[in-house]
Amino acid sequence: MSVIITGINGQDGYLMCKYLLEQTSLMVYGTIRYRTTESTTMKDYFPDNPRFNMLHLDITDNVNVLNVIKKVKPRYFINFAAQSFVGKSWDIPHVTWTVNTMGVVNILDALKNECPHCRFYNAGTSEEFGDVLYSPQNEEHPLRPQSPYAASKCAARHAVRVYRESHGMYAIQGWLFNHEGVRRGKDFVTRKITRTIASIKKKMEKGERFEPLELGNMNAKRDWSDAEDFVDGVWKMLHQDGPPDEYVLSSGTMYSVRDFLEECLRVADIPWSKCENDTYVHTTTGEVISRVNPDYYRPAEVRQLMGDNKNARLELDWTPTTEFSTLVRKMFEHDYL
Ligand code: F7E
Repeated sequence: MSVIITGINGQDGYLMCKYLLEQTSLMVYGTIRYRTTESTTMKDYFPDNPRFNMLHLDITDNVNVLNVIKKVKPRYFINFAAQSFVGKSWDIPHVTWTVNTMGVVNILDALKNECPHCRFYNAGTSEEFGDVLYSPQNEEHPLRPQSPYAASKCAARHAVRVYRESHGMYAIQGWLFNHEGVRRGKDFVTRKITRTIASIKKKMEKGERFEPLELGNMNAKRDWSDAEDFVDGVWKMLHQDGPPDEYVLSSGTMYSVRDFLEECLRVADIPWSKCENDTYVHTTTGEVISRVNPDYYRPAEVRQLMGDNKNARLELDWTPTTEFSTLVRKMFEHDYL
């Protein structure tokens, strides 16, 4: 039995491969897009595991998708390939829709024709709730997307539902709230903060000059979890008896970007004072550590997101294990060492 996991260059795809290699005896096919400039080989990922196979797959190419599915005949297909950076989706809306929506339609259609009993999971997101009507958000919350990214994921959600209901496929899309960790891309705000503060701390210790961290909307509030907790929830969603449901995975807590920065400064043991406009300075030297740069504001902002994970806890027996402060420490310490 085998599983295809797309997007293994990214945090979630990589962690899902690792989890399934450790927890199951499945053959794991991890996929990345072909790039002439990269010579990634199987060695880069799980060199010692004979059950890991790497394939090239571009989900926007329906011929490529069909051929890979014909070749592998997977029991499970987990799609983490995406244009996942919300902020960039206004600049590259066409790529965002093509990958996040049409890519999913390509997979669904190929599975319907070649592998109708394969269980399919597509990465859904709290961003689909967008301009929220109530907190915490549960599975019943309406879809109110605020960005091309979020709208593309809502469209994919409808595609998944239509294939499930029309063709009786086991095809689902959970709602994953923000999930972070040491493999998080460097442009996402949590990793940007831990990497930059770690670099500033090292420069301070050497007496070197440093550029301050620059951030956008400090008031945005998110429900941040450890990505390692989420792969287990995704796998549980793929093992329901009867017609499958789609679940919210979240920590059920909410912190602002400002809270994240201040927690990171505490962990880094950098003494700071806050001046006007969210400018943070070193208490003794007066050096600017962090300031706001409006270039990082988005054309539309999701002000706050907090997930209600009750159903996942009760019905999937899933539990998040890592608290906010532990997550910040884990990411900072990784970037500092
Ligand atoms: O932004 C604010 C920004 O880019 C979080 C993706 O995995 O989670 C992620 O989407 C918040 C936003 O993540 C900066 O405006 C302030 O309000 O880390 P982010 P995201 O947009 O929440 C969801 C669940 C996904 O599905 C996505 O794929 O932080 N913010 N200053 C900033 N954000 C960034 N990136 N950079 C800043 O300097």
